[in-house]
Amino acid sequence: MIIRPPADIAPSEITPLSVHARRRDLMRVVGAGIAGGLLGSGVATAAEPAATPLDGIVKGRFSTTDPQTSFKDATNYNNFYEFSTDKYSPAGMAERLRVRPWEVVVEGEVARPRTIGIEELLRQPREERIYRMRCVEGWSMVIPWVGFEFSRLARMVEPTANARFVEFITARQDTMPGINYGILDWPYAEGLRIDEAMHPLTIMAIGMYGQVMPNQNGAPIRLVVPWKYGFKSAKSIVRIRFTSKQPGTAWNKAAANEYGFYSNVNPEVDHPRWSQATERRIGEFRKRPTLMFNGYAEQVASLYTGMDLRKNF
Ligand SMILES: Nc1nc2c(c(=O)[nH]1)N[C@H]1C(S)=C(S)[C@@H](COP(=O)(O)O)O[C@H]1N2
Ligand SMILES: [Mo]
Repeated sequence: MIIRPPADIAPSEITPLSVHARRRDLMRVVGAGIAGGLLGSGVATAAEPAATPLDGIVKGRFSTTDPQTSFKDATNYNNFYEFSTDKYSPAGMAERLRVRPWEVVVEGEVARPRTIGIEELLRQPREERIYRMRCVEGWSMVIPWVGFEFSRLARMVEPTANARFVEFITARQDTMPGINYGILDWPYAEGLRIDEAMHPLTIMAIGMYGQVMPNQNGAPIRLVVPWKYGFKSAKSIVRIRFTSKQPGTAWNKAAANEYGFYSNVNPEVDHPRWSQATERRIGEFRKRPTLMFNGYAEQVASLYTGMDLRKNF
């Protein structure tokens, strides 16, 4: 996002993924046809990533009825800078991510700090939340997440009265070539104000599309905050710290004039280098107007009463 060419593509230059995907499929079909001597009617189809279904999912609140992004697009067009700044690469590269054993350390301003094994987190009630997601770069998706409210995790450790913020720290592994580049101050870290974290829209996601979280989408557990730009939704979380002071965040440290602490989706406050008024829904061609708080104003606007959202961007 602060990288200039080739990673920094203006939103207007973004080709909808479906076009790329179809082009790739076409090439595969053509390739298979040549290799197979154009025999028979067999048409090669793109292999779906390995997928493991999750059972016991119930429908949760706040789901949008907007059409869902295809599973293929959601798992092949990703921002996961620990692997690559290219959006098509994490799908393959993140296969190397080691997702077991996995623990999440929960510490700081809490009465009962705990190290929670991923197995226990996977046993929490599983809700499907179909959320609109909006990347700061100008594209958006609609993703059926599976997870539980962050407030449930907070109750497991009992935050103290001093807990005013929550810091989310993500994995740093030798499987990640991207961390050898000084793009960000690794490990990737994000932060929320405590009332934002405790809002029922904020979830810890363990899956999507009814399946275990694909590595490239932040396995085995990630944050999802649908009214903020996508970079707030940190992937592959290993540490959660309740703090009394506002934590630093990866993108704010990298470019404070471009990425603020709040990073609420706001069509009226442009990024210094591009407009945020519209977005391209992956899979669609026409741009859509971007909605205040990504369409969740009814739920979250009251969190920001009296704040100047131009200053607190
Ligand atoms: N650890 C980590 N988390 C991350 C990122 C990242 O590079 N590393 N990218 C962010 C950005 S910019 C976006 S838009 C979303 C993308 O999530 P998705 O690939 O599941 O759509 O993840 C966010 N979380
Ligand atoms: Mo993003």
